[in-house]
Amino acid sequence: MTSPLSELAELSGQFDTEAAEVSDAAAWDALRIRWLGRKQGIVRQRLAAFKQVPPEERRDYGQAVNALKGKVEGALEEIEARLAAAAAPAEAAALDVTLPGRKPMLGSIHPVSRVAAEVVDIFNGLGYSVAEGPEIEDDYYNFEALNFPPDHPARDTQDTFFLSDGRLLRTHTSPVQIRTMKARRPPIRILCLGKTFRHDNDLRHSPMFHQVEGLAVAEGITFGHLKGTLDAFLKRLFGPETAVRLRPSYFPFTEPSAEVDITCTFCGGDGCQVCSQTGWMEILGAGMVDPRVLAECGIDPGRYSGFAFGMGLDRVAMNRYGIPNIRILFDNDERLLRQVKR
Ligand code: 2NM
Repeated sequence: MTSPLSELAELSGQFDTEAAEVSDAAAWDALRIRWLGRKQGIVRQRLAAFKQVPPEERRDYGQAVNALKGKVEGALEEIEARLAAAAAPAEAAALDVTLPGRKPMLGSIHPVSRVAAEVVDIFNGLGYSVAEGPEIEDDYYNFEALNFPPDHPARDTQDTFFLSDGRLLRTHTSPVQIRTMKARRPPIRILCLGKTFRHDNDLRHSPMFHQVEGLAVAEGITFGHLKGTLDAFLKRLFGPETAVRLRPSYFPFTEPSAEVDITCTFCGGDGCQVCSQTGWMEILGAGMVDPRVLAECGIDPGRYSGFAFGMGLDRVAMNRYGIPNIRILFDNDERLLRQVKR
């Protein structure tokens, strides 16, 4: 038989073991009730057992029970404080009102839209207004009125997106110019900008891309007006040191036609990798509106003449912001917008 006193010593050790395992508030509460509970608590039971202790041992026993009670109370207080301290930092962090707030994402203008706005601004200054038209066109406005022969490769499903009803996604913004010439009388000075679509998909081509086209029709318009206009435009867009040159070319809707180059924007004309050491970059196409196109639009080619030009906006944006792959423009990755904004 163990004596009531040695039993108390054992209980003290047992409490130490149980106390060491407490790691959360629930375990702490269970420990408190088990040892200090008012009815069944171990300390309370030991106190009640006082009467069964032989009288000569009662003094030592009473001291030992009180010591156990004091130890249990002290330890429970200590554990409670330790648990509270461990929980405090997390709560404080969650509610730290001194932390800087999260900045809302701000939008910015897409590189293509910025170039478009610049071009509009320049041509507004030259007396041009912006014309608009549908992105879904039919063969007549997209090809026939523009003097494309019936067997022209661009009319093929290889190059053009057709709808099931025979209509198509415009392959250039020229149909807007056709619609404008049919609706208005000269003098006409318009700019059309917008989405265009071709069956093409690689590093430099996207099935959807952006074009800007200009058109001037009036009495006495000459190739000199075209050259002067493009020279003024390209110097404003790329800088006053920019040189412009025209090379003969062919389009169904212009005669004569030209490819227009500017001095390379990277080397200034010295020759570099970007311009394949030529010092030049092709930037747009242009020409005098073919008399057949004017006539088709009800404009007398004997009295009026006009020039037109077309340029890809995406290429200009890629060139300006050093974007190597056209897809980056249309991925909707906001990192692009953050990088190009001033
Ligand atoms: C280009 C190049 C040359 C052009 C011609 C016309 C129209 F409708 F007046 F005939 N619109 N756009 C044109 C001329 C477009 O893009 C490279």
